[in-house]
Amino acid sequence: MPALTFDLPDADLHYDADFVSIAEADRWLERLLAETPWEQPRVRLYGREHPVPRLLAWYGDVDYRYSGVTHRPLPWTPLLGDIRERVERAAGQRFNGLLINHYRDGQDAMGWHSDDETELGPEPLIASLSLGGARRFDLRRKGSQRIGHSLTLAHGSLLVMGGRTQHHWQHQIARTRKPCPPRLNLTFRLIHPRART
Ligand SMILES: O=C(O)CCC(=O)C(=O)O
Ligand SMILES: [Mn+2]
Repeated sequence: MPALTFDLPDADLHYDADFVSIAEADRWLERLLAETPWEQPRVRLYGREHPVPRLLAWYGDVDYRYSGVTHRPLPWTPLLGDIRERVERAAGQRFNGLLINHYRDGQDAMGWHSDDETELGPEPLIASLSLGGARRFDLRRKGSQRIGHSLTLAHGSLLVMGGRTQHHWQHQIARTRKPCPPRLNLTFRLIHPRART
């Protein structure tokens, strides 16, 4: 299937369902599940501490504040270095940070948010590689409660979000009661260290 773009106002999204072959996606999934030192940080929400409802790992060249938590980066592994190169070629941009989210089952999720931290710059380009169980990715305009668009992120797919998308839109991975095999999502980001405080 050729890459898709979506006709959403003030959003710039490209989705390639077949970014890598199923065989390669299977290999990456198996190795990353086994090799990654997963963490489940606790975040403060409305004055109470909760574990985030998924596991994660932060790789890269600089610290990154995300969901109110500063993540010390792990060093790039040879496998993640190779994957980064492939993603950089497709996205046409270099990346110096990678957040891997591990959704163990349908109860693991990520709430509504935009990737709009200052250190990502005004028009961040974010490349998101999905491996494992397909999950629904919802988008809504900031200020709206209504889902404006949903797409299913398939095993081996790449979603690239750019332009003013993070400025105008939020996204989420909602919990689901449907049985759902483990899923990894790798979001590659370019952190501008000079913009950091
Ligand atoms: O799991 C996904 O597809 C989305 C992850 C995400 O939005 C993020 O890491 O900021
Ligand atoms: Mn995000």
